[in-house]
Amino acid sequence: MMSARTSMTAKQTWLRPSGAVAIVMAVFATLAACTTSRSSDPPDTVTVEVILTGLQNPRGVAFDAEGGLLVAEAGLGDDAVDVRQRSGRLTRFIDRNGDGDFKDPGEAEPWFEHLASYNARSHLEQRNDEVSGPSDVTVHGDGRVFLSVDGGFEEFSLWEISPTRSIGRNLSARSNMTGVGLAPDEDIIFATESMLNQLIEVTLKTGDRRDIVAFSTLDSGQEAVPAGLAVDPRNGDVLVALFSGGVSTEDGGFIIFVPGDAKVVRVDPLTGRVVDEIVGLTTAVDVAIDGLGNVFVVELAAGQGEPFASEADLADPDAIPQHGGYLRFSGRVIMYPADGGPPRVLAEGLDAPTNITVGDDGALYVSTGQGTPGRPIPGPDGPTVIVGEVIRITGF
Ligand SMILES: [Ca+2]
Ligand SMILES: [Ca+2]
Repeated sequence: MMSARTSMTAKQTWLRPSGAVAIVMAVFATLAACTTSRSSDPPDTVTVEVILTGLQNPRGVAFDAEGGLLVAEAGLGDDAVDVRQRSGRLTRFIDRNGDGDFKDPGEAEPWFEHLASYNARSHLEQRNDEVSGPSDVTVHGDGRVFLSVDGGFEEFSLWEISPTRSIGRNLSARSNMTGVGLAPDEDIIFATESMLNQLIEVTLKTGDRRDIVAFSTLDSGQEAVPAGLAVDPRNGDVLVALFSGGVSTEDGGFIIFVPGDAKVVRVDPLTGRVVDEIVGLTTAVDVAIDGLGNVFVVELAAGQGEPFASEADLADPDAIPQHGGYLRFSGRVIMYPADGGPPRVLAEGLDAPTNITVGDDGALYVSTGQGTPGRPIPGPDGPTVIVGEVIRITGF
């Protein structure tokens, strides 16, 4: 079973003696640059638990008013022509037996299946393992659900779903939207258009779309590639994770990202003014903020792994374990305290995390396992396979 891992793990304990067991890890980690306070301060105890496993590319996670957990899954990435074979989905999970996880029989409530799912490798001739489909989800106070779906070129949606689970308007269809979020008054929904490097807003009453800002290229000249977003509940600013695109190298090669060039920016949606919030990141894929102003950032990977040979079969369960573009088990979650204190690594060694959500309970919910589900990959303890999971981080 995969779980959060950290090179600074203090101990591991089993949460429950039987059944679906979550691994609890007490983590005390600080960034290397901030280690001076470690010897004098008592370590914080951070708990990382797996609350959902066996998913197919979990992405956006959102809570509804009843405590249900809506999880968008981008699917198998198999690009099925037959819509009945499509594997993207939206599922609601509810902890019916109150044991703290969402893995027990009857706790999964399928909402929509057979949504689009494809792998960038087939569409873009990339040699990385990048699955797209249902991307992000958010819940309105009146029960409406908003779901972005990336079905590849010419097939983009931001669906408005009624509280009774009827699909309504497609609010935008111009680009893939990897992050969505509601303004504090919930009259407006924001979305990052990753391929167009833009942040947009849609007024829910009218359906009118407005471009807020087009992001400039990053320090090495690569595209910004906005990924996840978060709305600051204190003032309505939008925080956007700029993942950063690939860049050509002097020797004529191409690297898929430049370590240190990714960042989180703060956007005033009224003026479109952009200021740097956090710089020096690598593969910043999502951001979250709580009511106090603590900011949480997810990095997908710390470095590049070897790309696939062009003829590699990603669905082959007997293939040689390969990273496939991004170094597996090198993702992390970093907290930037509202009081300006030093950043803290809350979890590291995560396998390709993509999304972070602050729950109503104040805990962090992080989706992991980006890539072709079941594909052999190198793991920290030897060969393993890609498994989609949602972890919960508490105690920070
Ligand atoms: Ca349960
Ligand atoms: Ca998110």
